Amino acid sequence: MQTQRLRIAIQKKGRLSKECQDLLKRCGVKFNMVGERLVVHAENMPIDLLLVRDDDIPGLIMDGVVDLGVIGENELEEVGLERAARNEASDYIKLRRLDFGGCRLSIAIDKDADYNGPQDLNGKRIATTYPQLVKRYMDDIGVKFTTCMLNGSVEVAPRAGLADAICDLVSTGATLEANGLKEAEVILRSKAVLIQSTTAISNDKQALIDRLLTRMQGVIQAKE
Ligand code: PRT
Ligand code: ZN
Repeated sequence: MQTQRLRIAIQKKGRLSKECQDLLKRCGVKFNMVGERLVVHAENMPIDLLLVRDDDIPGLIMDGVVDLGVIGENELEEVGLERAARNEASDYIKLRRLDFGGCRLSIAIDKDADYNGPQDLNGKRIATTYPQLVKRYMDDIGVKFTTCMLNGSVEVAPRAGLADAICDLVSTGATLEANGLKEAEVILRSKAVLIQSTTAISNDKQALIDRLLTRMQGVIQAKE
């Protein structure tokens, strides 16, 4: 369903939402976040913001439901692999990497365990929310493993006896340390990115996207 207004999906609440809203505001998009609305209309441009869970953003782009989205590369790549494996549309255009949401997806093990390289992960059970990215990495290096899929509390899995290792997002490393774990391998370095659907759009919409991108370039450069 095409609309005249440009649709941008952003995380409703979480680590990306504030910086994402700030970025759009600095690009000159005026809007007012009130209540629990799913759609917020910009006041000064033909733009609608869709406020959703970050997990939903890659699919909304890949299905062409929205035109633009801001999402962490970790989530984007995981969903892309998952959809490709199911033969569902998994295309998107990466317009630019943003300057927030930085983290790494890492395999971590007991802090006291001996570790001499990825071969030591052979036959281990790895708890993760990112089974596709773990599989891609382990297949690439040719190490066998099993997974334990968890959507939360991944860091407690080894202590709870559910897994030998974990693969989770790390920023400061405090969570790993608090759970008696140490980073063994970084499998992905991630940042928030602005992505576009590959669905054909009107010239007017594309011109608006180009204008937003130019402004974004200026805003991000000014901060550096
Ligand atoms: O509700 P919704 O589904 O929208 O949000 P969410 O809970 O799935 O995601 P959210 O808001 O936690 O994270 C959104 C995105 O922020 C992630 O997909 C990453 O791209 C990015 N990001 C950046 C992070 C982190 N840094 C991060 N540190 N996401 C999660 N973490 C968690 C990590 O999972 C671990 O539990 O923080 C903990 C580790 O942090 P440190 O500082 O202790 O190392
Ligand atoms: Zn999420």
